[in-house]
Amino acid sequence: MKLELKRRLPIALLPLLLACFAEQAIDGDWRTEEEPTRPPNLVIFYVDDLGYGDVGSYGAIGVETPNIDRLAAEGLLFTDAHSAAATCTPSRYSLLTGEHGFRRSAHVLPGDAGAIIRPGTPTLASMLQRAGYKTAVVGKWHLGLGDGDVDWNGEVAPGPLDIGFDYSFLLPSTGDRVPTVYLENRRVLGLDPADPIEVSYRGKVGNRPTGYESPDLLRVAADRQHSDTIVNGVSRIGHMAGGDAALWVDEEFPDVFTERAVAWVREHRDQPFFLLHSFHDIHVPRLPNPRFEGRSSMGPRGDAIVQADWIVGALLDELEDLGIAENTLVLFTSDNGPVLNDGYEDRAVELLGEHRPWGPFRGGKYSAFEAGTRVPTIAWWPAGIEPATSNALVSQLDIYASMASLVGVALEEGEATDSLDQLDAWLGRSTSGREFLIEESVGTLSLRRDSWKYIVPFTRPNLPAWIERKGIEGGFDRDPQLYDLSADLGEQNNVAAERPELVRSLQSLVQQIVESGYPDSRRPAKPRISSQP
Ligand code: NG6
Ligand code: CA
Repeated sequence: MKLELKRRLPIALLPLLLACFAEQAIDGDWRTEEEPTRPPNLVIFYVDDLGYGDVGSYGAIGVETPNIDRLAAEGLLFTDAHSAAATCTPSRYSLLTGEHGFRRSAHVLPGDAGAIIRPGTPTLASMLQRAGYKTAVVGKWHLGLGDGDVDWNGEVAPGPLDIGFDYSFLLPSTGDRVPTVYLENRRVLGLDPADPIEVSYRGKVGNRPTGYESPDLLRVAADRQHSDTIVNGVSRIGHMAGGDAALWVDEEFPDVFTERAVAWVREHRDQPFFLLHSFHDIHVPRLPNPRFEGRSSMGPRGDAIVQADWIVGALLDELEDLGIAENTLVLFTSDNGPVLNDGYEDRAVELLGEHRPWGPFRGGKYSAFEAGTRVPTIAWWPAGIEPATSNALVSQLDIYASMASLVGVALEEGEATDSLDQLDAWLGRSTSGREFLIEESVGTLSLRRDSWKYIVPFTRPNLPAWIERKGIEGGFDRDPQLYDLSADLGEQNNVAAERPELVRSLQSLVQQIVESGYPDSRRPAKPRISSQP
């Protein structure tokens, strides 16, 4: 666990800076003080399915990511940072609630699922509202909307506005699921009431062609699950009728989402804000804008990485033009590990070359092995973080309590119960992070304790072979698995049989965390700066 400082301000100045915030807390009004006059804005770039090795500064080959690399060069690059889960919905659930997805049985949701974060549940966004922040989410949601069986033609609620966001502009589920429309706040954008939307995950509705009936109409071939309604020449999961005028065009995503994010940031430049900039990229279907075509050597998957990098750069430029970049904390990360073939034949496997999306780790999206949740993660805050590399074990689960600590919000009983105040690790002030971390994956849990990785035996009747058919090693085994990551980063050598005592104690720790939470997790947040204007 070593923190290598690269350059810039001596880290010793940081306590001084935070003490300065704390003084303002005592004075009670950070808006009237001299610089720094307010807590930092928070921007989370939440990329979809981006693997540890998919970014230039993490060793990517065949694709360049200059904007993300700039964040890495000027900020804190983590080598052991984790999404809460190896799939999207539970990861996003955990990021926003500070609670493991398995506590609410969060799993990949269909596009007509009801909201799984119910109104009244405290979230990262509502906690920051308590601290005086304006809040927005732009991009992929995939946490469900409404109460199930959503009527897309009226007001869609509950949704982000009911759990702490002041503004939302959403891709409601995933790019490969209907409805293929944008939802702005509670309404489908551009919907003609004379052409209502109907969505079904049970059988065909309406007259739009499907991939299985009319494969000749497809721009990209798909597997059976992705062969329902065709929209924009691409078949999706689920059926959809109506809503012609409101249909999205996948190639426009980077511009549409950037435009909304930039406009919202401009509007809120004068107050602390939190923007969750949640990307469709680099999830399937991968249809980057034509201006990014051929910009990598890896076809659509690599070009989608170039596009994601452009989106990052566009918002950074805006923060700079507005003169607010210095006091903006940017967290760049991914919701789960990488996948090549996730249902569409876009040649991600064939064109991979020497590139290793999973970096030095084993597995990928869905998997219990490290690449399932160990994702590229960078914290950048010119006024508060020095350039460095950190090997601390950190989790997206902890962004909630760590931000609460930074802005001085005391968490209530029952709020963000799995989220630990790891602010020092997130800001590079401490080289050590979590002692324990549960990683969720399809069908099982793993536990990290220091460099030990324990994978709980799989107990369901059928091993999910479909994951391995995608070319991903799922890490499923009916026997315990124990890996010593200090000697075996690639999880090749299962030492469970040699360490039965350790296996027993890690298994009982998993059980304890599942049943009653992390040991010592209820440390009260220590205010670092004032929260109330
Ligand atoms: C899976 C889909 C996959 C992807 C994933 C969600 C099939 C066979 N596969 O069920 O294509 O959409 O769900 O990805 O349907 S995630 O990143 O949002 O978790
Ligand atoms: Ca994902």
